[in-house]
Amino acid sequence: MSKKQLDRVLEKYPASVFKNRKEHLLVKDCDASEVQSITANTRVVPGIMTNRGCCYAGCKGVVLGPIRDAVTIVHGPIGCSYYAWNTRRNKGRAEQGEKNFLNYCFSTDMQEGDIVFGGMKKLRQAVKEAVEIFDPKTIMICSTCPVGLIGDDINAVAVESEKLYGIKVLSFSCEGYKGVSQSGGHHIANNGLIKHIIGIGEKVVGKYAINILGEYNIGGDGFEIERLMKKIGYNVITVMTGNGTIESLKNAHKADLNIVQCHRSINYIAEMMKQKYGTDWIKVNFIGVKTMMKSLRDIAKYFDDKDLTARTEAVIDEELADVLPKIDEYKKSCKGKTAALFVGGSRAHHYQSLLKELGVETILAGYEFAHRDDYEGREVLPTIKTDADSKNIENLEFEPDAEKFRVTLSKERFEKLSKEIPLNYYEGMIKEMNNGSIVVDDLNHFETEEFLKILKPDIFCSGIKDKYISHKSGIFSKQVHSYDYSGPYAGFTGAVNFARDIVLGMTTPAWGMVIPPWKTVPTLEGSYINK
Ligand code: CFM
Repeated sequence: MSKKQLDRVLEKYPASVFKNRKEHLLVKDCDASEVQSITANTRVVPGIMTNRGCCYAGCKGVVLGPIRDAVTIVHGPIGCSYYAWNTRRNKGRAEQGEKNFLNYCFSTDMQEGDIVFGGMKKLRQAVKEAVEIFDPKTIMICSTCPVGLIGDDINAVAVESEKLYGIKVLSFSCEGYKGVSQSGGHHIANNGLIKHIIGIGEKVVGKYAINILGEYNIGGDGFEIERLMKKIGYNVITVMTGNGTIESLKNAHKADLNIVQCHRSINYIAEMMKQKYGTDWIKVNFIGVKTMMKSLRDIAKYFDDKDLTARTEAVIDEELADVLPKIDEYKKSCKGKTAALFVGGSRAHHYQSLLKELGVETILAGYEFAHRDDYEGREVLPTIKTDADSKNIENLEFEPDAEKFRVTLSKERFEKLSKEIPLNYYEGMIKEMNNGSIVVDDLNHFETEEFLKILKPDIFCSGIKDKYISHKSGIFSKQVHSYDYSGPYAGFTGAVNFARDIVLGMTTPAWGMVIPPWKTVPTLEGSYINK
């Protein structure tokens, strides 16, 4: 797409909105003398229909929600609870003797009277009931918007409940309006886990100990990743937080290395663990066959162990033998197709490699709530002047822990390795994209329709909120948040599942039978005729 075409979309906005949105959109131009930066993580212009979620969604729904052995009580009206109750398809499987609370929805169900007279009494009652009925070792309390507005002190309830019941009770003030979107909630959840959980475990861990960060087991992705890591011989201490447990999180500081899949939601813990415990982190991408291979090899390089490297190669060979013939078959139907991607804060990048392997070119990619480093790489961090989240969300800094801090790599080895693998670094999405492709932050309903009309991609990878705009336009949409009841899509076998699903979706004749809105005009009676 040319800059001119992009301007034609923007020119439809009133002047004030044009100025704002212009900073959130760019056409990648490798020949330009200056690289255009993108504005991200800022509040939405009022009146624009955004796809973003809220702070509570990021804290309870995303980071804390998948933890299966804790009861998470939502203090707020029932609607907030319903929409954070497993609708994200984060799966959990308890081991023998463990408890799994994922299928339950715990809420204080605040009513008008609680808003007027205060809801702490109800919250105390909810904690009491949860303890009596479910006997959990940990309770987490998450607040939604009205709690912050009326000033209920969830922290005080947590402190007194800990004493009263002798269990761990954590509180997260993640009211929906805090920060600009989900990403503020990620930060709040990260802060709570590092302050109260990580580092208190005493388990003895074996060789090749790792944590998997930013993997939420959507549609079973985490099961597939863990299967591969264990097959190679890694000792997975904890996953943050897909199919995760508080009990395993306590020992996270014992890991030799943190593996980071979703940078946006968990980079805070990765960085804080580096400061406090000296744990290095490495950015990986488990989506796609080639990227999966590269990620496994990069992790093996960190450990630099002959046996582990050999085992990594053996597992890769074994898995490839099974998946490559299937992928080759699906490639035939994907060749020459184009895709537009609009997802959260990391998948718009991660899925590009898999699509490319299949022969699908990404012509537009956008995030809902990512920060500039997710677009442009961590090197831009020092240049970000204002972080809209930092107004009301704490930014924690840690000193090295006197007993638990350790250095895994010598300075020389670290420097050498940093040149080969993404150690404590993420390059962001834009570098990997083709010249001329569009990058957009916080895409809205109007822009979605305009871009679909101009670009006519064969597939629009997005979520439930915009799926039907795309379908009404005759363009196949694949949800890459929830996978439309399918999955897993991660790892080698996941790549085959994804290829199968998009081939089935793109090749259905239904799309040719839909008349897109831009081909129709309204009649006086309110119905539409073909233009
Ligand atoms: Fe990370 Fe996620 Fe994502 Fe995210 Fe999300 Fe999600 Fe997402 Mo939906 S943690 S940023 S807040 S990869 S729920 S599992 S799919 S928007 S791109």
